Amino acid sequence: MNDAFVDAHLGQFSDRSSVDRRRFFLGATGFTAAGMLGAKNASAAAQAVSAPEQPRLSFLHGGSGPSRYHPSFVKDVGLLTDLNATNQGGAWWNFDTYITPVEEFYIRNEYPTPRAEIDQRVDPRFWRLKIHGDAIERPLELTYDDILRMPSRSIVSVMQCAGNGRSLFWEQQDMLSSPTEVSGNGWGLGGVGQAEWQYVPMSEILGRVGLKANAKSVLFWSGVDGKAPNSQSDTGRPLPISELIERGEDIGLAFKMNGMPLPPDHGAPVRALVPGWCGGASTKWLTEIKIASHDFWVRLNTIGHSMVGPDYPPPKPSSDDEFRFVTPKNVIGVPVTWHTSRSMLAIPLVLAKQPQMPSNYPLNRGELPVLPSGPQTLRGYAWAPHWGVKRVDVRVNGGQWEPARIIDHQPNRYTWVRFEIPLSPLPGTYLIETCVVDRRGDRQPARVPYNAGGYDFSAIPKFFVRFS
Ligand SMILES: Nc1nc2c(c(=O)[nH]1)N[C@H]1C(S)=C(S)[C@@H](COP(=O)(O)O)O[C@H]1N2
Ligand SMILES: [Mo]
Repeated sequence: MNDAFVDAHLGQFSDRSSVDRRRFFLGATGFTAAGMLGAKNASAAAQAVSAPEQPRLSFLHGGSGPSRYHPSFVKDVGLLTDLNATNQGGAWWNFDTYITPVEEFYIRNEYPTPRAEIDQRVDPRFWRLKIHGDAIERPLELTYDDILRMPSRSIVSVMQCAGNGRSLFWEQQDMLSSPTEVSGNGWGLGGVGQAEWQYVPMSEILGRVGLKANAKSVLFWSGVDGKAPNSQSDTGRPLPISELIERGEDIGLAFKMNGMPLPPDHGAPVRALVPGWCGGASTKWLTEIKIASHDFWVRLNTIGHSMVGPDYPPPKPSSDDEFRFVTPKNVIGVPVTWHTSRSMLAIPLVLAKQPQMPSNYPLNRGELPVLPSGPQTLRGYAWAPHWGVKRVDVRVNGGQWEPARIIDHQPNRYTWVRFEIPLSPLPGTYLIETCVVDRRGDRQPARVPYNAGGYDFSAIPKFFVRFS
């Protein structure tokens, strides 16, 4: 591991090359202390910086946190990392449940959450969903009661922002300045959660409207959330019609989250649900579905949520495509679609380089998390929505990859599984890496190519931790 980042945290390469790497799983004798990665070197990278602006989130005491209300959101965001005015990340180091409770579920908004008491378009009594376009036989308008009366299904699936893990472009790949400068929300690994969604499947909707043979794309559109209440907005996202045809039972109109009516911050009264794809496809506060014989270009598949960089030649829009709030010039990259496979430990990341720290992060800039040494079980999460999870491998200090113990079944390929690694470390600083192997046998890569928006960081994450 000839890696400057690793060196910075774990000390001199010469120290590490002499390390006697032993198996770290219980049953083996655990770590040896001798010559192990001196904690004194590691702390060189860990200077405490400025005082936090607001009470810190807890680390090691899952579930506790100061109440925090924010004018951009409806729910109490006290358990979330405060990224900026419209984005709140999950405190993934405190995650231990299979289903993420709503209070712990990240919020990714372009604008403040629309409120029913201010904007009738999201009041269930007045909400309307308009389904139209030149590729259906019968346009349809649905009320919230219509949605409740239609056949519905429920599915457990991960919701993840395309920018989840962006921090690791900075921390692990040094992509801080031109020509490989990455910008966007510093989620750490908090741009992800798993919920049980109840939804009317799109197959049901397609059956009612009658799909024509010329259908090419579907646009899920909100148009509700904007700079000011009741103003016009540019939020929505298209999918190729093939997705709806192949996954008409899985993609749908979600009206419940974890058994409760969909909360305002998560798209009430009804949002699109596109499991497996980046969260940006799951349009919240849905009001319009357009099914057309042409493609659509909007902010979230052009200037936003597109992979922009030398490895990603942009598609060429056609002259009869539909552009909403963007122009052909804005088609600058490859739109993010399916999530690639990911894994993470429930440990906070060392954030040393990212431009902006969440104001209530539990660690200072560059600080290592500290756990007690001795026998314990670390937990983590892994997901591989395209193929499903086959295995999760873990390694410590660059040693052998060892399979972790997976503790959940996957009811469908879109869910995450929790895994556990029993270990008994002696005091010292350690690097722990996690790698999911999907059912096709593909592993997470060591590095991912640059893209300017820092989307889809699917490389093996590095977790540094000091056991005291
Ligand atoms: N109308 C609307 N829908 C939206 C967004 C938005 O800003 N406005 N953000 C999208 C993005 S980028 C993500 S990752 C998910 C986040 O869903 P959540 O806030 O329920 O976690 O919602 C998507 N749907
Ligand atoms: Mo997102």
